[in-house]
Amino acid sequence: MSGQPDTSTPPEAKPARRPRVFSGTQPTGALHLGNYLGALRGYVAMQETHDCVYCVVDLHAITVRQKRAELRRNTIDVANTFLASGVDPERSIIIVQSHVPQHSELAWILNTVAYMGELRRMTQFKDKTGGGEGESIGVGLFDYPVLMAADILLYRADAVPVGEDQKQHVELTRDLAERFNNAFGKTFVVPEPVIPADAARIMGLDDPLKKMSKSAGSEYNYIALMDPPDVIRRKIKRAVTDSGTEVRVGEDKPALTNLLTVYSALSREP
Ligand code: ATP
Ligand code: LTN
Repeated sequence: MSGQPDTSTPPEAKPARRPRVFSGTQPTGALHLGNYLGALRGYVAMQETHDCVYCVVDLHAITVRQKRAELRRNTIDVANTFLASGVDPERSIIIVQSHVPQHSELAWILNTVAYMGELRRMTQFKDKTGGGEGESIGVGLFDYPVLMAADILLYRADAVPVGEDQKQHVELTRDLAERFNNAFGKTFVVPEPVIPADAARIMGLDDPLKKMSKSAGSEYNYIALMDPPDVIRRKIKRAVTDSGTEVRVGEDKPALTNLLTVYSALSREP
């Protein structure tokens, strides 16, 4: 108010803010070892050095048809899995995306700076739509990366722990932030992806050429974090392997490379 002394802390006296993290996980099924090694383990580690916001991204999940009761259960399950993995609610913020309407509001504003061409080039869009050419492909699937950019930019996150498959989306987020800042003045922090060196992309146990996925057709594709030990044992024993007798990593041995990658990431042995 005019005439009142300014009692706010002068900028030089404010403590430097810790860098911020934002990441999201879709409530589309049981989380698996790929989610853990690719992302969740990073969520937990980054709490030591960053202020973290971890989000259950239910608005992303509904870009493919969901059953209401299942979506509700999966949303709670993902939040529980965050906690069980070591995300500490005393230190980090856990939110459900649809509870914070500003995610959708900022997505709309970012839509005004995003280009059709750059969205059409997203490999996840091409994978999920078989090339993205059909007349009846959902607009939500197409616009998915803009909502993801809004998630990240809303919190001015500096770092985004994700698996390799999300790198292109974080790069798009950077492009949108820079384009917006150039047009309207510095508004957004341009974030960096943080991708684990040892487990960037865990592949399916039944098909080592495709990433492990909770939406995979067979339960022998993935190890769910909630699978009991005997089920895990059975899945590992049934995992596809390569021809030959040598157990080693190599481009000609994608299945063994994947199993050794999992072993190495979990045991932390090179
Ligand atoms: P889905 O398992 O259905 O393919 P998704 O990857 O589309 O799921 P999320 O569950 O939201 O979606 O992913 C959560 C995090 O886990 C993301 O950071 C993603 O990059 C990471 N992730 C998912 N699958 C793997 C994988 N196979 N290897 C490494 N990281 C992964
Ligand atoms: N698209 C991501 C999930 C996601 C996300 C985010 C990840 C939505 N918003 C913001 C990091 C930051 C996925 O499919 N795994």
